[in-house]
Amino acid sequence: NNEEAAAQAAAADADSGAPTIFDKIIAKEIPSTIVYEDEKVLAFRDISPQAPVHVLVIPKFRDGLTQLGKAEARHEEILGHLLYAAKIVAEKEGILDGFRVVINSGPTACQSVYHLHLHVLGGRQMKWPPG
Ligand code: IU
Repeated sequence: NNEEAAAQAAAADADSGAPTIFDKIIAKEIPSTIVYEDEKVLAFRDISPQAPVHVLVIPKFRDGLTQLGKAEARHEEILGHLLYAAKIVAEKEGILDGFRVVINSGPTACQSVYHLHLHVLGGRQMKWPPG
């Protein structure tokens, strides 16, 4: 389907180190609705929300972290920071009673943007297993 085709196409650029659209969002060259921001991370609303709350949390400095599957020991601190930022987002969005955090890593998982990002989803009953 289209989603899988887009993911496969994006994967071709995955290791090129090329900037992604998220760099433009961080630089505020492309507008986004920011939910939370600090010196290390930015959280903004997904343009194609899959739940009433759908926020992406991304590191401001990619540092080779195109996908979780490329994480190295030096990324431990930012990975922890991103996860805690996801909790802050859930709190701000009023979904602390139930929310889901998703990371798609690689084409088989339908990753489409090769700048690590956490999806924070909630505001409805979630289902299991995910698709
Ligand atoms: P994925 O895990 O790589 O598939 O997630 C990428 C997400 O980025 C996806 O949910 C898109 O809707 C979202 N997104 C966005 O919010 N703004 C953009 O300009 C682009 C993608 I391109």
